[in-house]
Amino acid sequence: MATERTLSIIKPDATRRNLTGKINARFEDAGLRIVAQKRVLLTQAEAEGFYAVHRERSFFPELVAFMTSGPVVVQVLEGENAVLKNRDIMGATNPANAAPGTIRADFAESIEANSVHGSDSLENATNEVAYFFAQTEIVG
Ligand code: RTP
Ligand code: MG
Repeated sequence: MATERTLSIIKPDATRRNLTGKINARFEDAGLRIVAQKRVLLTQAEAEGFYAVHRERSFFPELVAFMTSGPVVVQVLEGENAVLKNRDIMGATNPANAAPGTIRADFAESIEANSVHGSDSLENATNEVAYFFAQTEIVG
């Protein structure tokens, strides 16, 4: 298996409840290394650009409003099979469907306020990491 990097975002519902450390522990306990991390307030343009793939969806305006409603922690996770491994740790988009022990099952408030984002493919991971981080900000 190859070492990969994936983009993770700890969303505003989780930063509001001071869950950053608990969520990071899930990543580290699973063998993923946090090789870049910053706490930021996304601008409307940044959130719209990041979720551009969803711009025709009915939930897009709400999603952008939610993602700009408070601080987020954007981070790069590195490890074996990191993209899929992170998706497994996160659990299903809707917490009602998320497997027990996943971040979303344990922490998410709703299908929208679902605590974390994780890239869904290696190709998207590469693009999403570059959307938020310069190469010099990632220290493996
Ligand atoms: P993410 O991109 O945040 O990691 O989540 P995901 O792949 O599991 O879900 P995706 O289909 O990409 O949706 C992106 C985010 O949009 C919000 N959402 N709201 N109200 C709704 O029906 C709905 N559906 C999705 C969620 O915050 C989801 O994570
Ligand atoms: Mg997604």
